[in-house]
Amino acid sequence: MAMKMGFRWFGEGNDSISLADIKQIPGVTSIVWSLHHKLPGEVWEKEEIAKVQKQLEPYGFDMDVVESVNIHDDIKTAGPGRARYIENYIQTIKNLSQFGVKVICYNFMPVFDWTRTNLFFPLEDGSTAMYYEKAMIQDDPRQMAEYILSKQRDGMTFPGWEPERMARLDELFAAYRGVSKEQLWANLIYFLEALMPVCRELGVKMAIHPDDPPWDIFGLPRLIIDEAAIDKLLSTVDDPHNCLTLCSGSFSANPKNNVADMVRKHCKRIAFAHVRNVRHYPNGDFVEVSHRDRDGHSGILDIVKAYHDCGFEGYMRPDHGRHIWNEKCRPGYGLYDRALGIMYMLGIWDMLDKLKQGKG
Ligand code: CS2
Ligand code: MN
Repeated sequence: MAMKMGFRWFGEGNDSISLADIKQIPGVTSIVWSLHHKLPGEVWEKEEIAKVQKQLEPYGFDMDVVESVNIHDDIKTAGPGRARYIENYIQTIKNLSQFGVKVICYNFMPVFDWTRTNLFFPLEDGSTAMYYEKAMIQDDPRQMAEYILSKQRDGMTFPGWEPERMARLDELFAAYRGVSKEQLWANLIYFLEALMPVCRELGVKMAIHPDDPPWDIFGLPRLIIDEAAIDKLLSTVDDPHNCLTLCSGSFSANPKNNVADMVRKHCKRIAFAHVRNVRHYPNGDFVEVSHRDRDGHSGILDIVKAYHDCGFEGYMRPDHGRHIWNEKCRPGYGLYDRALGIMYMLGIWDMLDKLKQGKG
């Protein structure tokens, strides 16, 4: 077993990038996929999964990793539909496992998925990247939602910011009003404990993605924000199928988080590695930069080395990239910069392999 390199693809007709393009990036074996038309809570049917399998087959890509199967708000808030939606989730796991899926990435963020204030912030080299201006995320989530929706072009949706959900923003906020951080934790643990028996039986790993950014926003509690939270999650549901999607960019948006330390500490419980580099500003703002170590502050060299040193056997993918060479693409998910990121990561990895062999 060895580390496997993946590439996130939003599906036929939902991505500017083709599988043929991805095939030409050296080293990619896994397509990180999802059924993006499904709403949280719906069962993913076998026929729908089979369609994706058919698309990947000619290229020889595996479909081992899904990102994401999103969680219904009733599961997060312990709402009236919780039991039914957990049942649906379990059915989806069963269906996915029949197609060889091994890792399910998900997140437990209330209302919003990742949050940025500028999707096309100009960098000094002429490219653009996603930017987070701390002062702008104050109290008006509606303004934020409108901005994000205005950027959804050509029917391409941003996961977590589906227009159907954003139209119900007031309702969603109301549902979370009485949910404290402790209750949200309890609801996450309840959900995972309900899933673990089927995960054990089928060999499927649930891999939680951290909250992005890793702090409370709009008065909503956020859980997976630092090392203490990871420790709590992994020790409370202490099962090898309760795993992490360790997103270096999400965690390192808080300069206090040391992602390489997290890798060293929890290597065996990381099913999926997201590698993203961010640069901090003294006022707390941050921007996503190239994967090159010195372009940002995430510590990419240390992180990749930590994975290599610990014998990481999971899946890895470049996370958000910049928009370069005038590419028209989904914010953060262009072909070019993510391909550069892969070559950088594999460059480090291959050299570490060589050095290790030389010693042996
Ligand atoms: C993001 C997320 O950092 C990331 O990978 O683009 O949208 C991520 O896919 C979800 O939070 C996972 O559930
Ligand atoms: Mn990520």
